[in-house]
Amino acid sequence: MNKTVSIIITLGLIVAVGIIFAGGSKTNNTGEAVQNSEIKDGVQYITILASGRYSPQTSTAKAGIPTKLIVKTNGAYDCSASLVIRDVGFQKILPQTGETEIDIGTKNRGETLQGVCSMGMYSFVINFS
Ligand SMILES: [Cu+2]
Repeated sequence: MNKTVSIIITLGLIVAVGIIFAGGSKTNNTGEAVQNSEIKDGVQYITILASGRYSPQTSTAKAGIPTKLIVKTNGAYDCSASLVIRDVGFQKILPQTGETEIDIGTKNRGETLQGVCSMGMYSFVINFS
């Protein structure tokens, strides 16, 4: 009887740990899916949402392919709509709602691209590999 109970508890723990690990691999710490890039006609598009912060905060993209960043806003009234990407000399107030396409060229493996709000409060980073 005691053995059965301990087996059930052990199985329960394994399942719980499994759920935690499976969840961790599919989502970032804000619970959003991390898959935010797609390749269309030889161009890689990475989508970032600006809304109170940038999400996902960390993205991974492919190196060696022409890349465009699409920054989406949806009723952004905060300073995440004031975006600076120094690498490509981008500094603009994004529309409150809409999509802004930013050409970021072709990145090499190991390069990163960082975007930051004009006040430096919020940021996102894209790692190219
Ligand atoms: Cu800010």
